Amino acid sequence: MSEPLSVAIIGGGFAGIGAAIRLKQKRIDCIAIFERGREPGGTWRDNTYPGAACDIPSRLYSYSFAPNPDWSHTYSGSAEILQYIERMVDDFGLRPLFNFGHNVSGVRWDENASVWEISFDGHPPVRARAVVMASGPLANVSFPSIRGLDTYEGHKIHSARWDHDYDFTDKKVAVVGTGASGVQIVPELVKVARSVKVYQRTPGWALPRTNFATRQATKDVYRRFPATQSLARNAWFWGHESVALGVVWNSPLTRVVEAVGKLHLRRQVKDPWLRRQLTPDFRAGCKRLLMTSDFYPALQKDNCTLVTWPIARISPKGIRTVEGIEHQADVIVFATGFDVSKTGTPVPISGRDGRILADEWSTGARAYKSIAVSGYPNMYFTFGPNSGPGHSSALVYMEAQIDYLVDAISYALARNSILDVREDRQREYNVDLQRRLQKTTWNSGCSSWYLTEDGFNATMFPGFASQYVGQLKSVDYDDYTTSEYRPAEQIEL
Ligand code: N01
Repeated sequence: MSEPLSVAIIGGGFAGIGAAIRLKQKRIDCIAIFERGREPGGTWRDNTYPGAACDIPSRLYSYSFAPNPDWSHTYSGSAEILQYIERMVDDFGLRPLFNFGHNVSGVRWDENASVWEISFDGHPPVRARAVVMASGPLANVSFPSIRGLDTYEGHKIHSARWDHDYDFTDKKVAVVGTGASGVQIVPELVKVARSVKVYQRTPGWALPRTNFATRQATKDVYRRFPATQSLARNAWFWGHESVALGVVWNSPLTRVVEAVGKLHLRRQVKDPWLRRQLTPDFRAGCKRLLMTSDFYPALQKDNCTLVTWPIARISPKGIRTVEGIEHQADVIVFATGFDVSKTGTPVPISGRDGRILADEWSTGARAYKSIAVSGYPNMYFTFGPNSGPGHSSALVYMEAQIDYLVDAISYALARNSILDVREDRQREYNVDLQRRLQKTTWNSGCSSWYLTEDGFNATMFPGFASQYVGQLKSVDYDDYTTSEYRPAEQIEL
């Protein structure tokens, strides 16, 4: 049997690419990235809807080990972010590591051989001494379970699987959902469609998003003096840390965030009725803040209507709301988010002693520091349980995870050992985490994708980004049990 891979990375988006770069920089050979798509890029390859952009400043929404002096704006659009990702793949020589079209069907720990066995649809299995699960929390789209959805005779499009062949010109469009994706799509659709009806179930808190073009002189400074890029990144980092005080916990500063949101609404919407429809009834931060300066103006265009009556059903010709009106639509855009129920376990993962991760996580996902799970040795998660930032860049959290897992993997490979996080440490960590989560805004009563139907929060980290990064600064090997790596052929039967 051929030698196992040193590391198998599952997922070729931001996290998988970052992990591969750092592993290569540690001179770890024999790495492979398994990607179900045909291109790298993950969420930024998939989310190409009109208006798709990042609402975190690009300097913070990028890796510190791959700075980009050329960001065109404060906030980048999805095409520019995808270019950045593709450039990393080429600059760091990652193309040969990619195995595209590899949809993982299962990951199983083989105790006898001390390796993970990874199976695929339509490809032979591979073995690896360590696995990085980098499949992303927002990889699987969610269509709402609205009655009659299958009976609709028009065109259906999900925001994260945009149909670029569909021509919206002069069409009657319905948009369901007004979360981060919906508020970016609507301003673009009103420019081309005959009419746009926006179906809002819950109005969200929106803050202004002012996007400046980066001047060439600034780019030149960044290029000539790379330290200035770190300074700019740090400035954004600490700026966002201060925002945490207003949105992670219910505090007097939450009122300040809400006052900014109300002022933004008052400035942009003059009609009192419309303003009332758009005023949230939950604490700012409980759902993700919306960063937009063009959603409210788009709603007030002559060809746009906000529909706040709940949807009763979808009919063959459009959408019927509860007061009995049937709104005809040529196309329905579902900006209804993602199925996060399988986050971390998009495929069956079985660990030591026949443990099945999906079963263990059926009452809520739990991991040690979001990254390792007891009974699943030499396996690390990016964007695992409770690693979501409510106020900062996902990339900051991802970079901390990557540096931690790369250290742990290189330690294990160099010593021929298997690291398995201790169950007691994992339990203590999660008891403390859930206690802290009770005091956060996310648990203050609204419903969001951050919480399970039972109200369990397996998504967010209850603290500052600096605390999250700090807890992953170095690996404490006392947190792990260590056993010897014994390839099958060395074991005497
Ligand atoms: O999805 P969402 P999203 N009937 O789940 C509504 C990231 N992101 O794709 O609030 C009617 O937030 C639902 O209503 P309600 C970011 O992490 C980042 O917009 O549940 N409506 C809501 O309005 C974000 O958090 C960027 O009452 C229904 C919407 O659909 C995550 O992606 C940009 C419904 C879903 O909102 C998800 O955002 C875009 C129903 N049956 C996205 N079911 C950046 O800029 C659902 N809805 C980085």
